[in-house]
Amino acid sequence: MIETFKKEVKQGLENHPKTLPSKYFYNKIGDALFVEIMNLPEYYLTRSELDIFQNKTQDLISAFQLKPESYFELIELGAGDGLKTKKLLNALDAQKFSFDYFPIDISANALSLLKEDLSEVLPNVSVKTQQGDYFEVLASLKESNKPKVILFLGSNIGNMNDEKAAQFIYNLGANLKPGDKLLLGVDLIKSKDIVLPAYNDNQGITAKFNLNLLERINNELGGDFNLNQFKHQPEYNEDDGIAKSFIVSTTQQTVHIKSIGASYHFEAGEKIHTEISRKYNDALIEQIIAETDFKLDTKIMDSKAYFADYILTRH
Ligand code: AVJ
Repeated sequence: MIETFKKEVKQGLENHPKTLPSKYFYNKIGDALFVEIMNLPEYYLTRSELDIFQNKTQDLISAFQLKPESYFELIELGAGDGLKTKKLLNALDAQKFSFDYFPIDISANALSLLKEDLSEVLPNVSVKTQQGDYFEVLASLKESNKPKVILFLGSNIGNMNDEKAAQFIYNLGANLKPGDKLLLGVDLIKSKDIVLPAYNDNQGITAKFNLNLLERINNELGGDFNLNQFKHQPEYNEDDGIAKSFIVSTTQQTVHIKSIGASYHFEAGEKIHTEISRKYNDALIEQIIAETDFKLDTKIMDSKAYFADYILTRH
C-alpha cells in the first residue's frame, strides 16, 4: 500500500507537467473534508442527486423494471453516508420489494457506520455490507445468479478520463448478467458560474482537501512540502466540460521526499495536476456506453437539470 503510494508519487512528480493521483485524497482527514464538501452551499452535486432520489424515486424504480415478487440484489459502489440511497431503500421497502442491499466500500469504518444507521431508520431492510475492492466483491456476488441493480452515484465516474470510464463500466458489465441494471449518476455540463464555485468554495474546504495530498506525502513519505507555499487552483473549460484541480507552487522552491530519496524543483507558478471532475452530456455518455456491454435506457434529472442518473441495461 505505502509502496504503491510512494511509487505513484514518484512517477507523478517526475511527469511534465507534474501530477498526483486523486485517489490519495481519501484518508481519514480527506474523508471528513469530503463530507464537509458535500454539505457546502457551492457543491450542488449532492443536493441535485438527492433531489432525484427524493422526488423522482418512482421513476428510478420503474426504470429498474423489477417485479415486486421476485428477489434482486441492490449493490452500491462506495457506501457514503447513504443519504440518497435511503430515499430509494425507503420506497422499495414501503412497496414490499424483495431485495438485499449490498453497500461495497474499501473502508470498514464507513460500512459499519452505515449499517448501524440503517438498522435504526430502516430496520426491515436487509443490509449486507461488503468490505473490499469493487471488482473483487462483484466477482463474488456474480455466483449468486440473482438479478442485480448497481448504483454508482455522485459523479464518481468523473474522476476518470473517458477511456478509463468506459473500461470501468465494461468491467462492471463483465461481472453482471444480461438484464442487470447500472444506475450511473453524473454531473452535467453547465456554465462556469455554477461549476467553478463548487470546486473553489468560500470557506476553503476544497483547498484543504486538495492540499491534504501534500500533507499526506509529508506525513507518510517524509516530505517537506511547506503548505504555505502552495495553493489550490481549480479550472473549468465549458467547451469540453472538464473541471481540473491543481496545486500551484507560489514561489520557486525545492521539496525533498525522504522515503523516495529525491528532491523536486518547482518554478514559481508551476502546477501539479491532482484531479479531473468530468461533466457530461448525452453524446458523451453514449460514446462511453458504446464501448461497453450496456445500452442506455432512461435518463432522470433533478428539477434544475444540473445532474442526471442514467439507467443502463446489460445486454
Ligand atoms: C467525489 C469525485 C465526485 O469530483 O466532484 C469534490 C470529488 N473534488 N471536490 C468531484 C471532489 C473536489 C468529487 N467526486
